[in-house]
Order: sequence, then C-alpha cells, then structure tokens
Amino acid sequence: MGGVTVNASRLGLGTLRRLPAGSRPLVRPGAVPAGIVHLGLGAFHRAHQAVYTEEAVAAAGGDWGIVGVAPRSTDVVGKLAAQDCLFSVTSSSGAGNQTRVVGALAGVRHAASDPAAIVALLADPAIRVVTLTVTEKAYQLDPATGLLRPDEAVLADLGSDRPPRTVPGLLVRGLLARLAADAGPIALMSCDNLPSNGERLHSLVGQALDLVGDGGDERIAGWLRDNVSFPGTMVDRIVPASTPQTLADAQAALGVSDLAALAAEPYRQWVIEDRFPGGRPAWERAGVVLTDDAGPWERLKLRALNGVHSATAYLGALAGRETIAEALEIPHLAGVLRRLIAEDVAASFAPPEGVSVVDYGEQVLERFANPVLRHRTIQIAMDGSQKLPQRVLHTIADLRAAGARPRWAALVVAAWMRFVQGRADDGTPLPLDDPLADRIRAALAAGRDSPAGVAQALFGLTEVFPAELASDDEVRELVVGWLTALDRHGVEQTLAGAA
Ligand code: CS2
Repeated sequence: MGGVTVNASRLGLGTLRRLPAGSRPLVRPGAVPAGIVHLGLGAFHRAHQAVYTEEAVAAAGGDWGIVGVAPRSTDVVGKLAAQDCLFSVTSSSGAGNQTRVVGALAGVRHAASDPAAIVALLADPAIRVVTLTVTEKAYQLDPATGLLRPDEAVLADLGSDRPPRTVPGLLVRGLLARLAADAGPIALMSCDNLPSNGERLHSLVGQALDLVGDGGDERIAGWLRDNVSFPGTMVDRIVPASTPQTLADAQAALGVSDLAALAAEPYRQWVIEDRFPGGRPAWERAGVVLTDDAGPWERLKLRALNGVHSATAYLGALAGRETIAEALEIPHLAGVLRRLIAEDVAASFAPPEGVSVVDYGEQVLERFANPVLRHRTIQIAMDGSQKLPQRVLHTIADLRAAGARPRWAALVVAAWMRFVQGRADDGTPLPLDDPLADRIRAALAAGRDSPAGVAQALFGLTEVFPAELASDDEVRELVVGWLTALDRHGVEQTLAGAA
C-alpha cells in the first residue's frame, strides 16, 4: 500500500473524515496487520468475504487484514492502490441505498507482474488463511477421473523454474516455500460456486504437486496432511458488475469519488467448514454459519439459486431482456421457475436440516426481482459450460437415479443449447463468452440441421455432459422437445404453452 492519497475529491485515507459517519469503514486500513491472502480481487470477494471479515475484526480483533491479489487484471489493483485500498459497497434495494466504505484490505498486489511476491506472502508465517474467488474455470477437473485437467498454461508453469503465472502454480510454489520456511499451518479456502469446493481445491493442489514431481514425496505429503486444511464453503450475495451508475451513486452518498465502488443486494450468507489449523477471524461475530459439512448448503445454493439464475439468464437473454429483474416479468416465467424448484430441484437432494427448498426458492425469486440491481442476463449467461453441471445437470442426474423425470431442468439445458447458437428470438446476436467456445462452435457446425442434431452434437461435449446423461434417451427426448418449441415459437410462447 502506498502513502496517504493526496486527492481531495477521491476516496482515500486523507478524505475519510469527510465521509458521513455511517459510511466510514469499521477498520482503518493499515491498522490491522495482514493474516489472509485472497486470490481474485473481483466484485464478489470485496462485497462478501471482505465485508464479513471487516465486521469480524471490528467485533473481536485479530490480525486478519486481507492482502488482495488480482491474478491478471491490473485495473482493480491500480484503482484500489490509488484509494489506499478503500472501496465502498452500496446495499441496494427498493427500500433504498446504504453505502459503506470497507477497510478490510491491508494491501493489493498484481500476481502477473510480481509472482515471486505472492509466493513469498504464502510462505509468510503471519498469513494463516488463503481464500480464493477465481471462478469455475480455474478448477478444471477431468469428468472421467475427477482429477485436475491441467491446461497448457499450468503445465508450462509447473514445468519451469520461472515464477508461476497460474493459480495452481502460485499455490504449489507458495506451499513448497512455506514448508521450506517452516512457516506453520494454513487453511486454503475456495469461495467459488462449486460443489465440494474444498475437496476440489485439495485435489487441484495435489495434482499440481504431482506435476512438479513432488506429489510422491512423503515429507511434503505428510506436511500437507498435518498442516494444510481445505475447508468447504457456501458463499452467497448478488453482486453485479459495477456500472457508471454504481460509481455515481457512491459519489452521491460519500461526497468523494470511488472508482472501485460496488453495488450489491442487502442479503448475504456464508457457511464455512470450521477447519483452520492456523486460526481464523471470529467470522461468527459477523453472522457466518460454521459447520462440519457445508455440502447440503452448497447443493441448496447451487441448485435452487444458481441453477434458477442460469435458467432466468438464458431464457431472459433469448427473450431480449437485459436484466434478471426484467426477465422475471416475462409472463409465466416465475411460475415455470417455481415448478423447476418445487418439482425438480427439491426432489433431487436432501437440504440442510430445517430448511424448506420451496421457501428458500421463494426468497431467491424475491431477491432476483430486486428492481434496482440491474444484474445483466448476459453476465450470468457467460461460462455456461462451466456452470451447467453443478447448477442443473446434478439435479437431472439425481432425479434420474431416483427414476424421476427432470422436466423443468431439461428446459434449462435446452435454453442453454439455444443460447449458445448465438441468436435471440428476435434475431439479435448473443455473445458466446465461454472457455469452451471453440469446442461448442465446432459441435454446432456439425449438428446445425435440426433441434435433435444440435442436442446430439452438444451432448457430445464430454467436459459438460457425463456419458450416462448424454446417453439417457428420456433426458434427450425432453431436451429436444423443449429445444424444438423454443426454436419454433420462442421463449414467451413456449412458457405460455408449458404453464
Ligand atoms: C451468478 C452468481 O454470475 C452468476 O453466474 O449466478 O454469481 C450469483 O449472483 C452468486 O452466486 C450469488 O451468490
């Protein structure tokens, strides 16, 4: 972190006193030494984990400042550095806005320009927790083996002596440096929207160690077992990408400009498996639920929130709606989403004790209808190949295992299949922003003639569709039925016909 910013009109330590009292940070950056390294400095981390951690430190103390690391983007690092790591979060709802500056970040770094500094941080005894929000695509697992499928960048990273550039590379080099420095135990906690995210991160690190040739080393394996934990978590808060309006709202509330401002819904939830061998912030003081098994919470959130989000995003984008709240106004969509939740999602898994999936789903629909958030359908639609499995296909697989028909979940698959063809119902082009975009386009080129051909071609993407699902005739028939209706009649008529 640099010195005090001397810019009278910009958020920074030098302008804190000018903020309205209710908007000031709970913790002054620089006053709390770093104990956490966070990889992935996007909007979600800053409006979720950073807010919780600041509240926990304000309530109970502890050296738990966060060093925020941006793996690639220099933009956010530059903006935060110019503001002494301060940024604001505006909680927005129909009931009004509330803006508060967050002081949780003790520093910011850009990994790509100084990877050695990140490795050194991971080997620093003061750092006892590493958290990650690096999105689904950073955890590429081979569906056949369940193991990490290293891409070329990871292989190049781990096979050379130069400083690492990928997330697995940084983690593995950092852990080996930590062992060499005898810097003590540490928890690595994935906060990405994936099932068993703790185990996945564990597997990712294990596979990466194998690739550097150290996986079989008993000393390293023993140290990892005894000193490094991988707690699973369920994270939840809707935080759309910031817009010029977000910055204007923040400026109006704060009286100074904040180029790193965020807007989020008021609701938030965090469930964490309590395994922290080097200690942790008193997150329970900020409302975090600590548990031994986050699995039921993850399934609930991925299937009843994220799956329904993706459904709304694909159907909404196809029907020409810009935001999730606007999409929810498509006649009959809310009714169809309620049936997806009640008939498919709720029947697919056992929720956490005492939780009703249908009630949870009602709350989700209310959150999606937030009129001021303007969460774009196109933003949620991106990376569909990485999101569909845990959000929708697991629901289908569990229903099939119980002999049930996944009628509504099949509609979501069909909506994705129509979305990736790149045209809305009125012919407007839709962007395909997905790490498998080339594979998807190649598959579509092979099966463009009919809905059945498109479905056949896309079911062949083994990274997305497990073999047993791709070869399930009943699922295929349902998907082709929906795809045919969407192709012929568009979203609005298809929903009207289904309701
Ligand atoms: C959304 C999530 O972008 C997406 O795919 O479904 O980011 C969602 O807003 C969060 O998971 C809410 O916690």
